[in-house]
Amino acid sequence: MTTTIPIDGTHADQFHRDGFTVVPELFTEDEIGIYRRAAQQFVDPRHRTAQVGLIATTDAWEKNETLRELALHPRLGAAAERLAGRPLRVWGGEILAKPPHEPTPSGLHEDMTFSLLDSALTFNAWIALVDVPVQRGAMTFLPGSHRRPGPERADFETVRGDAFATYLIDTWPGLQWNPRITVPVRAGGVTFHHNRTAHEAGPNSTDEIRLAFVVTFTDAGATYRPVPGSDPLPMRAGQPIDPVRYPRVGG
Ligand SMILES: O=C(O)CCC(=O)C(=O)O
Repeated sequence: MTTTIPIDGTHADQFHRDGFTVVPELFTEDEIGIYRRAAQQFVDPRHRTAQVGLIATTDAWEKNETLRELALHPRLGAAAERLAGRPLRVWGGEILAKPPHEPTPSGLHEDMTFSLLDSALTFNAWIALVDVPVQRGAMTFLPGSHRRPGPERADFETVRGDAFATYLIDTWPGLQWNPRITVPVRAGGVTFHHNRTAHEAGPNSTDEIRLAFVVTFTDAGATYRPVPGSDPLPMRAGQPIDPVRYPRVGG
């Protein structure tokens, strides 16, 4: 196993300044092949979400041994902690697949509004399990958007149903003038984005499925914070998240 962590100060600076960064080749071809096959076997096309054209799993990292290994991978965790500059926990790991010729983009949004956490820092590592050129549904980020003024989160009532398509610009109108950076990634590369960073992903106009695995990291002291209409976990608001279910990186 390669133990080098290809992260330097420029990645951390970009992560804090722009709210995202990209690390090509965090996983080798051989490694990513193992995780890709596990994801191909696990993903279930019946779980397509019409709103964003994605097939998304629920708790894949807890249900599949190989995908759990990826979520808890020491090199990924070390890279995440180096970017964050603080101790972290793993909060989840899910497959996000976009079927071939899926015309629906994953619309512009940020993740904090939907987050069940109160934390100093929560962010996603989006791992490309296949090559993801722009036309296969690559991620686009609005650099610096995590530092925007205005409400910390959108009003949850405004993000339901059709309103999801416009809530981001409706809530933070200044973001419509923010530059957008689209990031094609080869298999084994990883994009990291802060949960306040506005982002989207395009449609998949290719003949191949776009397979990604997203690991969510949160600071070690995060507490549970249900959102209106969504209180799915056996915890009280304000309670530290379960240290066994959500293990410390490197723990
Ligand atoms: O994979 C996608 O299409 C969207 C992913 C996303 O929004 C995220 O990782 O926060």
